[in-house]
Amino acid sequence: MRIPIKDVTPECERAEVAGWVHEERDLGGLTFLLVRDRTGILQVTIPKKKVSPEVLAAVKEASRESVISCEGVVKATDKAPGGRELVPETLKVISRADTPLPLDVSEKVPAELDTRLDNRYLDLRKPRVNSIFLIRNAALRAVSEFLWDHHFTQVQTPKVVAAATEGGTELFPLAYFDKEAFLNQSPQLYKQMLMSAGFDRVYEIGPIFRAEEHNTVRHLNEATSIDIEMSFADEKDAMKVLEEVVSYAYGKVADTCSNELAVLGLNDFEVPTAPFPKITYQEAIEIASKKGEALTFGDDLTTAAEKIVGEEMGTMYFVTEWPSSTRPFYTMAFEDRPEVCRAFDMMHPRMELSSGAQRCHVHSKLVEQIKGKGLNPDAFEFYLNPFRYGMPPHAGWGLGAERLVMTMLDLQNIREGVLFPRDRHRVSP
Ligand code: ATP
Ligand code: AMO
Repeated sequence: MRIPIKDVTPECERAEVAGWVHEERDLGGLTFLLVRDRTGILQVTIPKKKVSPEVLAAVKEASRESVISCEGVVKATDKAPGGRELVPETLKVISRADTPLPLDVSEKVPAELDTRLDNRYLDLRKPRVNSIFLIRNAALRAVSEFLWDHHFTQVQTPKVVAAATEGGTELFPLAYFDKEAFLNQSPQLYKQMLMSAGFDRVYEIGPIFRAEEHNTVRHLNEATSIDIEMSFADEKDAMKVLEEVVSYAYGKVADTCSNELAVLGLNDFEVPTAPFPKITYQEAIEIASKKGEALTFGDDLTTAAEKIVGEEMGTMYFVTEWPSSTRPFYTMAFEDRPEVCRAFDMMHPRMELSSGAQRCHVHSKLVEQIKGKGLNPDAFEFYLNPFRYGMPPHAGWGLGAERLVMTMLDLQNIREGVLFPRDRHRVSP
């Protein structure tokens, strides 16, 4: 019976494994095949004089990255990875790989990111690349686990929608029969409507689509957003859930992904502890202005400002109390100073990870705010009606899953944390 490669130990007398030919070395009388599966790498040692002609013929056919299976005797040796090797009695080529390969999976020949993404199925076979997605899996599972434990209900909201939510980024229009429709930028309006529907606490991990014009290392056109919304809550409650869920996800990755972290060379992986420090927007622009990035009240934090403040903070932190003019129409302004609102961003020293706020839950004020942003309230009727028939105060946030993974693993480009990224120039594979 086939066993995972990680379970092949010197104590196994015999083993059967299957996987891809990672490397091949021919030393005359001896051939070594390194066989890789999702759990590790095993050296298969073939003493040419001692194995059957069938095994020899199969070894000859087994080009790099072919899928093979083999069965034989396991021996302890300190010359092979993992301190063991397998000497095959049978060896079969299940699916031969053509040569030359479009990409070197053993990473001896480096490749540009574009070449890697063009041949992503091969790129993902690299233990280093694969590890990113195992960690992403652990982190997102931890997020779900935490939110589940805190009584959030998982929901799925529509991705084909009729209205924009996030001013600033563009929409992708859609051919939808005879109606005007778009790909959703954020579950924002739907998660808020569910507060009126009495769900109390919801979360969604799903795709968001943004027609960002520029190619940057931290923007995608299709990203994954972790969204929450909670009733009878203010922005401080929402921030508490956010810092705790992020810290929990880091903790789970540290506990359960030590092998993957080691493959990525992240041996000093640090778990941020909640609560995270909080500074106001006003404090943030003062820090930035002192260090040469002059900003005045009402400016968005520029990339340069984010960098300066990030260096000063040196850890995850929140920026609170934003100018109302910089935030979307659904944000609640402070009663006594309406030019400032109950919004926050959660920042990693490298970039913004999340935005959130307490929302305006008063119908008449919300209508005014929509108008104030130059939008037509009629276009938001489906969203506004729930505010007329019993809407609790509520707050929430959206956290970019790829930015979480990118900053957690110190990836240089956000595309490295997406299986098949979508950007300005890439809709395939
Ligand atoms: P959000 O979705 O909240 O807008 P973000 O991280 O993209 O998240 P922004 O507030 O859009 O944050 O941008 C912060 C800064 O990043 C901007 O002031 C701008 O300098 C830069 N920036 C944002 N989007 C782009 C882009 N598409 N191309 C180049 N620079 C950008
Ligand atoms: P915002 O527009 O700030 O807020 O988005 C929330 C988070 O989603 C991630 N993100 C992206 N990641 C990669 N590529 C993109 N193009 C991209 N756009 C956004 C970022 C960002 O911080 N409705 C609000 C959230 C809320 O208030 O609940 C919203 O969408 O990590």
